[in-house]
Amino acid sequence: PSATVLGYPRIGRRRELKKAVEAYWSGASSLAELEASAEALQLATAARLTELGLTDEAAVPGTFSFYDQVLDTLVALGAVPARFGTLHDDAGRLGLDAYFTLARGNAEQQPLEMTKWFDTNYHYLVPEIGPETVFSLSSERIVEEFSLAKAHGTVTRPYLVGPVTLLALSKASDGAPAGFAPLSRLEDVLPVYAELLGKLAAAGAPWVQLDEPALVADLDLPGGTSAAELGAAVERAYAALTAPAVGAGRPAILLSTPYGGLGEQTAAVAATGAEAVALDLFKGQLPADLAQFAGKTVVAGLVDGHNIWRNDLAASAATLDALREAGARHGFAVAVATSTSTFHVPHDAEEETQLDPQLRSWLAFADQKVREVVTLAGHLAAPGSQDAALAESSRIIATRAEAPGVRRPEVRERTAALTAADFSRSEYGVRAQAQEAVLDLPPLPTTTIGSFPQTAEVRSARARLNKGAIDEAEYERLMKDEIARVIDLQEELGFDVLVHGEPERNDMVQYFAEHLDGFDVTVHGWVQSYGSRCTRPSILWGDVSRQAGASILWGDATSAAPITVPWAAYAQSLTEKPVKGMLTGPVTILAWSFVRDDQPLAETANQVALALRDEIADLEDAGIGIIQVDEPALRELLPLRAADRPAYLDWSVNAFRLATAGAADATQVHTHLCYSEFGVIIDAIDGLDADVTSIEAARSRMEVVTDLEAHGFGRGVGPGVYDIHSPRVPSQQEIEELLARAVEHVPARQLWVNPDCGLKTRGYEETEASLRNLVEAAKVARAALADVS
Ligand code: THG
Ligand code: ZN
Repeated sequence: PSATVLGYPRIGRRRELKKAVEAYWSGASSLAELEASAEALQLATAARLTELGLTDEAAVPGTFSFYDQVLDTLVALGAVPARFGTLHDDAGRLGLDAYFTLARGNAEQQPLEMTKWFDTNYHYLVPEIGPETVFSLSSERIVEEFSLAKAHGTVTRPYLVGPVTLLALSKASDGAPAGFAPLSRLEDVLPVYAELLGKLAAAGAPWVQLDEPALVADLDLPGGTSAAELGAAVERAYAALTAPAVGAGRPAILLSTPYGGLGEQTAAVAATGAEAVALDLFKGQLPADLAQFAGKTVVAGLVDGHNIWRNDLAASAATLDALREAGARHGFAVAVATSTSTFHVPHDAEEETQLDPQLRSWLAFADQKVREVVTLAGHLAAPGSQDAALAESSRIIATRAEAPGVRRPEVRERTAALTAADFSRSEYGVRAQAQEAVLDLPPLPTTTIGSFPQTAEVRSARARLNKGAIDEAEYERLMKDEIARVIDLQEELGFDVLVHGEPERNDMVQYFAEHLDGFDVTVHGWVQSYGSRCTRPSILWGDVSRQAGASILWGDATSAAPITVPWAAYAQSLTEKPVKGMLTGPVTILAWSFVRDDQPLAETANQVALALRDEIADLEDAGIGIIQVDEPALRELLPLRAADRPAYLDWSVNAFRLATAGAADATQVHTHLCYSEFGVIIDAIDGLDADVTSIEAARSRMEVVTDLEAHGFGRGVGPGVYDIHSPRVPSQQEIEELLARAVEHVPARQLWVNPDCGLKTRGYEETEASLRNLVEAAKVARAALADVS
């Protein structure tokens, strides 16, 4: 195909798939109904992509998935971890129920672990591979999906995660020997891939897409696999898969390498027998030596699949001109695509009719990106034929620089005037003394991460406010009732540092986006986060500051109104115990939004940081003595290439410090980080210079405390003792054991006792029981400390 996208959103324009899948899980619909919804969605997608101009054979990607593309591939290969026992049916097939069991677990088994897909906000399921794993073709769903579309007139291009990436992203199974590398099973998966490619060819598929993003990242691979070994694996894998001839034997192979440049793996990819190679030319550079692609099609990934900004079509056309000329010289063909799948962006910007039309004109969601690719392919085929569209694109992009709100002098003057002093607080020792003098906390103080369960009443109140069924005063009253309930509960349970519970927040990023200038939010802009779960990232398009004028509530019409202060102050008025002020940090606000691409992220992060710094000053003025600034996404934005990481960690850590360094010595600054891989970024966590850091640790049995010990982490730390990702209630004894382990590695005077994460997704019953056990366990641990000293 001359124009294509590497993938397309699969959740549906109105989240049809989410609804169908959740209805099936809840028992409200049958398997046949689920299959029917899925077929309708696949056919609607194929029709839509054809209508948008992907008319060449195999231009429409076959990227439907019921849950996750890694799981799809793993199930096709039959690689069920032994711990699940037999999930195959008598005919050796894995059906949809087996598939969902791997994704969601069952009474005996935890689901497959979930982790982030490259530097995106999507999470995939992690295969567990060991010497014992049996590979056998166990699902032909992707062949059936191809045949369905074909029967309705669209010849699609089926998608599989490639063998090297699949194994590189796997973890060693429970029983595997120490140091086992899943990639050592490459030779065993290749015959199954080859068999599946054979079936696709027999069904009439001219092309298949094998996705190998592992080649663009410096991964810390199990078994210590080096980059050279990864390249050698590519060579072996594609030698085996391309051995059968195109035609009866297999479809032509499009080897896609999204999310960055191939770097030192370029030669290995170019040397494969793949008929086409898709390069990410948005994040990555055009390879210097193009002659090595002779005989192939180079698919130029020029349109960003990852962010929502309109493509600079004139610049992309110039790259295509250079590629066309090099192709003529060296003997390769050229096609156009997105840099990555477009499932990281919503379906269609034209749905967002409530947005300012000028802002909307700057956006390209998945459907707009398809059109951009088609326009560029038109230019490639007939230079000059698309000049009007290229000029229009340049004109619209130019309007961004001039539009009101994009560059505001009062915001820019503040970031330009920053000095080193704005990024630093006093010595920790000085702060710790000042805090001790005012806070009067016991050893092993107890607290929670911030959110309490979001009840149906709270959600319904917000929905009614949005529909206009209740007014703001009534909403405020309902939220205050909820805050009072949450404060009472924490008093009764015996917590030392309380929270207001965040009932007023729909999402920890969107809530701030709705209250800051420079942001807008969408109505239909859902993006799959994992399985059936979606988020609606906000759009950060302009200079950021707290909104001038009236805040939504509380009727205050002063300039730069506080966002969180009234709720925190109300909660503090109900109790003698300290209530934490709760903010989302600058890096996380950026990571979970679509962020402007017209200036360095560091500048945008500093603007957000200054808005938060203003909020912290207002919280202090309102008598709030402990302020938590969450950065769960700090690890998430870490660049894929090791060489880019120091610069990222520098600006991201600095943005946090800028947000928090205005706090008085006596104000205790907390932070919270999710996800347990701390080894890689522990220096950065230390660099945040927070007085207290809470982190996820319960599921890994406190392993993080040995990292903290090895590093000599010197400030307050709360390794989570309650795994909130599961409805299970941890016993008091179990928490006592975790605390005993923590005390062995980290000085007791530094330790805090808290859950792993916010409680928003849990129910009240299990939360209350768990928190009761947590507080009682802390009391026992405290008494044990007193006995020792
Ligand atoms: N907020 C935002 N982004 C995030 C998270 C978040 N990205 C990473 C991580 N957390 C992803 N985890 C989740 C967990 C739950 C849901 C989505 C992402 C979820 N979504 C609801 C759904 O799909 O039904 C919709 C929520 C809503 O109505 O707003 O449950 O916390 N920004
Ligand atoms: Zn968390």
